[in-house]
Amino acid sequence: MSSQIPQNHKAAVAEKEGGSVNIVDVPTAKPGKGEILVQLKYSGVCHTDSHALIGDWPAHASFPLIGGHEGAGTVVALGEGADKYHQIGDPVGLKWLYSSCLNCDFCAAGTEPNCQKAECHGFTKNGTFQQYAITDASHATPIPKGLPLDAAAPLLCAGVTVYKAIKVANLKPGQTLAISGAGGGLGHLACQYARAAGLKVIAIDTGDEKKKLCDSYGVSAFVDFAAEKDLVAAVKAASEDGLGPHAAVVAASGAKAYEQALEYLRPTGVLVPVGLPPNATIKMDVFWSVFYSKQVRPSYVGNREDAKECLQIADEGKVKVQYKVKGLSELPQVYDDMHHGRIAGRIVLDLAR
Ligand code: 8ID
Ligand code: ZN
Repeated sequence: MSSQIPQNHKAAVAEKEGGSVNIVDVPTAKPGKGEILVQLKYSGVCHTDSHALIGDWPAHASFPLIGGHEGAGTVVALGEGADKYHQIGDPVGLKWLYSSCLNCDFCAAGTEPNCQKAECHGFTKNGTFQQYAITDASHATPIPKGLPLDAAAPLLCAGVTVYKAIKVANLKPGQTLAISGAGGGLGHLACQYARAAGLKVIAIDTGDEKKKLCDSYGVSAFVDFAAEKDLVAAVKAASEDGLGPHAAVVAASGAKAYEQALEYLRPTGVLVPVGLPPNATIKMDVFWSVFYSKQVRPSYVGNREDAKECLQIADEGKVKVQYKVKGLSELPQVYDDMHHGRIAGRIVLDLAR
């Protein structure tokens, strides 16, 4: 490895599930076969990182853990065979998937997040809350050279996830999409990708700051889930013919949003579950599900191509991440703000401080 690569670097390490995060020095590893070493400059903080740390999902992360899966930096060392994918100095992004087998039916069909051998940054592998990270070269996403690394980082999970979810909804331009959690990290990008695809948007979230943000994307209506007494009626009323939106991308981290979405969708409407509140179920009455022919199509991050496309659209200036930069050491405060719903858009960590 080059002499400029330090032997140790700063990382945010959680020793155990439910524990705290400490900023410590960890050894910088050498990339193995098919791997690259990336000097990370920025990492977004996704609500998933908080779920992983708290341990409130039925799936549990491996500890001790360096969380994070929205990393942006440059390639500084190549393992054997990795030059097939990247060169030293290339700007790259680390997303949720660290690797997949690239050989099973799911990988072949482009549904690699469902690969049974998939490994995930900040969950089964150390992630992006550190200054240097090892990753599998095949899944690292090239970042367009015109896109600043801080503005690119949140696209690696929040961006690609909602970009894919909107594809799954499969709407035509002019149709209406409800976005629940519209002022959060995923949601504010969903508003923009949906608008860029020619969709009308009904944004659902709470508070003046998130309303202002959503309004700036040209949404047709903003429905405040905390202030509105009859949210279902309000969302239906905001749709053009009063029958409800054609689809709903639920990117909220609260369970109630799911029950409401199934109610406000119009007949044949499509619910795209994205947000992952713990202990949440989707209950559908069989009779009414057939009578109204509503569909549920869950969406899990996106594949390598989705990641490239979503960055490309941002590089063309059609989508802009709304973010504030904080230091790596401020991560515990960021989680606290996230739990209290105080973050409009995303927080990006500057890994140098
Ligand atoms: O691949 C996936 N499916 C995937 C990928 C990435 C993230 C899923 N996620 C999951 C996360 O694990 C998390 O559960 O999506 C959820 C949202 O992640 P996020 O955007 O990073 O979280 P956030 O920035 O905290 O935004 C959540 C928003 O939801 C609103 C909040 O006000 C916040 O703005 N919200 C809540 I909590 N309850 C709501 C409700 N009932 C609601 N908005 C509307 N209705
Ligand atoms: Zn994420």
